[in-house]
Amino acid sequence: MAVSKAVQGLLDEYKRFSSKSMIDLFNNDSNRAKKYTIEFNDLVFDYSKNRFDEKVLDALFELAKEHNLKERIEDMFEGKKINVTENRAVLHTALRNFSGKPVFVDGKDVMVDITRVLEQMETFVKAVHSGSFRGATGKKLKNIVNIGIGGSDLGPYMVTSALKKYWIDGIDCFFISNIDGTACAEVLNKVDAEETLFIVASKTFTTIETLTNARTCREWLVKKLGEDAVKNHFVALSTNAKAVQEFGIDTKNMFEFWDFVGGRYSLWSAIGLSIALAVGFDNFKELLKGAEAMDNHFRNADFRENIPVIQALLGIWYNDYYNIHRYAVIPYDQYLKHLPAYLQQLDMESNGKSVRLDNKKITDYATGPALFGGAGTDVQHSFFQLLHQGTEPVPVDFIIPANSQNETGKHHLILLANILAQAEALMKGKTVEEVEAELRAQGKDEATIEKLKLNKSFEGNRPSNMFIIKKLTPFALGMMIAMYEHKVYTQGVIWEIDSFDQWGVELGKQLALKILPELEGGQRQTHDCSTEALIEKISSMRG
Ligand code: G6Q
Repeated sequence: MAVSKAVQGLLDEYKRFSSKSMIDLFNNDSNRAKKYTIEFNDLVFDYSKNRFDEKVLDALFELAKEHNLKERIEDMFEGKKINVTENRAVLHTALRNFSGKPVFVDGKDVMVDITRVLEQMETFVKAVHSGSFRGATGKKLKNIVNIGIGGSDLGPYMVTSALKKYWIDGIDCFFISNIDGTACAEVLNKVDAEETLFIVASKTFTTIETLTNARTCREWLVKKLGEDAVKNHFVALSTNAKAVQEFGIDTKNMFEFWDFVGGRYSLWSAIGLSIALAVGFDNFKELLKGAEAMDNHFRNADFRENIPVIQALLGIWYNDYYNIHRYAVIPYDQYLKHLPAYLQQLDMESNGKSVRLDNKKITDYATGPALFGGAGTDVQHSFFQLLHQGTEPVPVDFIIPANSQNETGKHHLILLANILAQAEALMKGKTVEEVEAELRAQGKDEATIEKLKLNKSFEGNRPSNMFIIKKLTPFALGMMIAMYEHKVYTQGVIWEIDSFDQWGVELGKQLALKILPELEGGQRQTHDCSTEALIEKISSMRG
C-alpha cells in the first residue's frame, strides 16, 4: 500500500536507526541529556532516554507537519467542531482560559457561561466552608460524596487524592461510582446524614449507575432526615436541567456545564466541584491555572520545545514503527497512585478507535496503546520484572516531585534514588559479560555462571521519559494533566481519529438493558448459548 512521504521517511529512519543502542548515543554525545530536556514552570521533562536521534526527531516533526498539527491544535482552541461524530466543539481549554479573551462556538462567547458557573461554584464552596450553607438540621456539611462514574468520577477522584495535603480542615471526601451496591453501602456506613453533601455528577443525567446510586443515597437521606432535607444535601452537576429537576433536585442547586466539555475532560468544569470543596476554591483555581499554562505552551511553543508534542511523537514512533502497543505510567508519589487509572480512561477511551475521521476503517496501522501503571516503588515489586526482562520493551513515563509533601527521614531520597535507578537500569541494562565478571568476582564456579548468566543479564535499551516537578502543587498537577490531554489529542491527530467520542462503550450498555429484565425473572431473550447458559446458572444460584 502506498504510504505518505513522511511515513516513508520514518520507515527509512526506522531501518537506519532501530538497531542502535541508547547507551552508544549517550557515549557519543555528552550533551544528549541537556539537548533533550525541556524545562517549563518547574516541570522538567527529560526525554533523552528514548530510542531516537536528531534525524528520527526531524522525521517525526515532518509527520506532524504532514498532518497539519499546528492548524489542528488551533482548531481545538478556537472551538471548531473537531468531535466530528458528535458534531461538537472540544473546549475543555476554555474552562481554564483566564486570558480575558472570548472563545466562540456557533457565534456565542462561551466564556460568559463558564465565568458565571465558576462564580457560582466559588460562592457555593465558600458557603459550605463557612457554614452559611448547612445541612437540614443546622449542622455544617463536612462529608462530600461525589456520585458519578467514568469522566464524572475518575478526574475528581484522582485530583482530590493527589491534593490530599491541601484538603480543608474538617472536610472528608468520598466517591461512589460502581453500580455494585457495595460502593454505596461502604460510603453510607461511614457518613452521618446530617453532615453529608451528595453531589450527583452526570453530564447526561441518564447514566444507570449514577442514577441508581443517587436514588439509593436519596432514599437513605430521606429516611433519616425527611424529604425536605434533599435541598440542603443534594446538588447536581449536569448539562441536563430537565432530568435534574425530574430527579428531584432544584435547579438552583445545579451547576451547569456544556456539550463542548467531554466527560473525561470535565474535571475542570462544574464536575470539579468535589475538588473545589475538598481543597478550597483558590486551590481549584490554581489547578486550572496550571492547565492554562500548559495550554499556552502546547498552543504556542515551537514543536521542538513542545512537551506534549514530543511526548506524543515518541509514542507514535514506538507504536507505529516499533510495533509496541502498550506503555506504563509510574508516578513515584503515593498521592498520585490513582493517576494511571485516570490516564487509562483519558488515553484509551480517546484513542482506542478503529475508524478514521474520513469514515474509513483502519486496517494498516495501530492506534491507541494499552496503558497500565501504578505507584513506585510498589510496582517495582510486581510488574517491573516484565519491564526489565520481558520479551518486548514497554516505554515508561516516570513521574516524581523533587520534594515530598511529607519529608520523613530518608524516605524521599530513597524514592528518588529508585526512580533514577530504574530509568538508568532500563536504558543501560547489563551485558552477559558484565554478569559473568560479577559472578566470577563472587567466586562462583563456571557451571553456576553458565546457568545464571542469561537470567541475570538485562538487554537494556528500554525507553523512558522522566518528568520531575518541584512539588505536587495544584498548579503542577493541572499542568501535568493538561499535558497528557494534549499528548492524547496530538496522537489522535496523527492517527486521524476522533479522540473525543466513545461509541465503543455503547454496545455493552444496550445488552445489559436487555439482560436485566431476564435476571429479574422476565421472559428469556435470544443470546448466544454461552450467555443464555450463564443467565440460567446465575438465576439458579440466586434461587
Ligand atoms: C467520558 C465518557 C464517560 C462518561 C460516563 C459518565 O468521556 O463520556 O466516561 O463520563 O459514562 O457519563 P455521565 O457524566 O453522563 O453520567
